[in-house]
Amino acid sequence: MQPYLSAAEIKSKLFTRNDTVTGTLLTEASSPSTAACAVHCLARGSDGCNAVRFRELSMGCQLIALDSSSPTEFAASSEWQLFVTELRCPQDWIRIDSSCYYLSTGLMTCADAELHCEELGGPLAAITTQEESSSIFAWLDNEGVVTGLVWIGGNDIVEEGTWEWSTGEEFAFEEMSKISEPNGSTGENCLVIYMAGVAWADYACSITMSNSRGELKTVLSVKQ
Ligand SMILES: [Ca+2]
Ligand SMILES: [Ca+2]
Repeated sequence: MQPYLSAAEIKSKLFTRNDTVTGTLLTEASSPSTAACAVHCLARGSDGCNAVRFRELSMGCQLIALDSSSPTEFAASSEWQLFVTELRCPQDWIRIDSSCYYLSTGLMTCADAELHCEELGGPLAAITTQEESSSIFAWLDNEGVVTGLVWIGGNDIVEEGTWEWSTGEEFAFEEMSKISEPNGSTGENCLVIYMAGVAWADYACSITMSNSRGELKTVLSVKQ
């Protein structure tokens, strides 16, 4: 995971008022305003802050991780204001469940695609469930990427055959075996979505990817 929070991520999140939530108190800090308190929450990045409670009188800012199984309840009151973050994707991005995705154009190697994504504010997509994968296939198909190859953020560079996501997320799910992939051994260490096979495939990382329209399509995701 990137340690910083990109401008795209900040812009993509919106805090909305709420009455009561259950969750865990991550930390309590001092903030001059609700906005500053919200930025504190966003700056925590991947540790799960998705709600804040702010008390103007004492400039108290509580950062909260929502958790429906937690016994701790946080409520709004005459003194405390409670806000919950809601993911709002930037223009030209698509929201699927709790993530934003962007389909990039241009000719790039896998490493260039990863850099390009970081510049736009997120990693190459890590796809971790069947539902997410199916949604992405449907979306790409809808975008007209019918026979193309699309870089995603997986590789087996460190150890042949051991696939990892560049985000550090667990490689819990794969879409390769149904088309006899991966088949490239040490010559193919990066992952693509192979639209014609509705599957993933290993591919040479240094290839400059192009799809049927002569453009690279890079799936970029930012997860909440
Ligand atoms: Ca390989
Ligand atoms: Ca292959």
